[in-house]
Amino acid sequence: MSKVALITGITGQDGAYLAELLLSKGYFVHGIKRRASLFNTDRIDHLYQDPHEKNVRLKLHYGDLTDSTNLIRIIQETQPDEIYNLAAMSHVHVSFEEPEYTANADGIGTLRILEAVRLLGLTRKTRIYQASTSELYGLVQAIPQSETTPFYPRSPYAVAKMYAYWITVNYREAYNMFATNGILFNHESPLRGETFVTRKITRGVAKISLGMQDKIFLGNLNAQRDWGHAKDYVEAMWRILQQDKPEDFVIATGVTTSVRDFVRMAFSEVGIELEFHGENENEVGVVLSCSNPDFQLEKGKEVVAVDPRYYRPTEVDLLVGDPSKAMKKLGWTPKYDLPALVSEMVAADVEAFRKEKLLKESGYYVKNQFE
Ligand code: NDP
Ligand code: GDR
Repeated sequence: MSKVALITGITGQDGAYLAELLLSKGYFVHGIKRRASLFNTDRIDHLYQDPHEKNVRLKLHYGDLTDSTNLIRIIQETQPDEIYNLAAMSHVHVSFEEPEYTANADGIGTLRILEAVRLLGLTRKTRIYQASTSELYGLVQAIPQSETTPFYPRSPYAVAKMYAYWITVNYREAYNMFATNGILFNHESPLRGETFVTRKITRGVAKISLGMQDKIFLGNLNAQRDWGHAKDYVEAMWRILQQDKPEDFVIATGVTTSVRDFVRMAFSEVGIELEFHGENENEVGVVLSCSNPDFQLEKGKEVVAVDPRYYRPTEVDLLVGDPSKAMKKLGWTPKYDLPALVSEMVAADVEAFRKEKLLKESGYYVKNQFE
């Protein structure tokens, strides 16, 4: 009998990679997707299986983390061996605009899952993975950050995730459930949401390199993050649920890089070397040299500028994780380093915008004004 997994947030970056991984391991995968007025399954369309066929192993259910009865029904119907709770309003900056919704979906949503499993009498059967985050560390208390570093959340998102973290620990201790937290540091990929900083940069670099955009406007260039590849991180999620005992794990690379250096690396992928001048909101990134044979940018051209609109009311300055527990107990090591990640992301965006440009030039494409 194949194992049954239920993934909330299957339409997101991690959900897509995790679904692919679990299907490759022979799982039957159920996913929860939200009803939207447009199709929102782009990231998993390549995994689609026609429900009329035999031996279908991927099934999507409409649902929402703010709807308890819906979650109870789906968990009752699917009787999962493993639940991966990845659904969340996951954008830190947006959480300052939507704090109550974020608390409801990211905080109480986790409680709804745990409580559904308990109410349905599945505490012995169903293992639960909670998508916890390095944002819990917030204001720097110590580096590198490990499973024992104290939390100091700095956004409505992080505070909601802190509730989710502790309610997961509490249900594990109170009801002896296999409920675990993966404290994952930032992880990216070509599937990363377009408004997170890495993807915003790689998309901007691709468009500038194709003559489709002049400049990228960013917020705090000094922030430092421990960036890994989502593909490596979903492997860790799975390993966390295969342990004999439920425990919490930090998943990170142990290397930290500033947003400014990420920008430099991404431009370098398309043959543009940058230098930065000025400070804070007056800082700019200008072309030092351009060696791409397909296009020319003159030395001194400004391609990066700071827009304080992207500053956060409270910032997380420095994240760098200590993954030694995961390496030792899970036998997990990341396969990608940052240069390989940046290279893959830039190449994917260049390819996508090259196609878009061709379509536009042939009169087929209407620009999305709100991107
Ligand atoms: P994404 O933003 O790409 O995906 C989030 C998913 O959650 C989407 O499928 C989204 O649906 C769904 N979702 C949002 N709100 C609800 C809701 N109310 N009910 C049901 N589904 C909902 O995030 P990632 O894949 O990057 O991250 C996965 C999880 O891991 C998140 O919980 C995130 O907070 C956490 N995390 C992420 C890290 C990272 O660096 N990526 C690091 C640490 C933790 P839709 O497609 O319809 O919007
Ligand atoms: P983060 O990711 O907040 O770490 O949360 P994000 O990519 O949004 O920001 C990283 C850092 O870059 C700075 N920054 C900008 N950020 C955005 N989005 N846009 C900009 O223009 C910009 N300029 C500078 C930010 O201030 C920040 O310091 C991500 C999410 O995936 C969370 O769900 C997850 O929990 C954490 O990673 C770990």
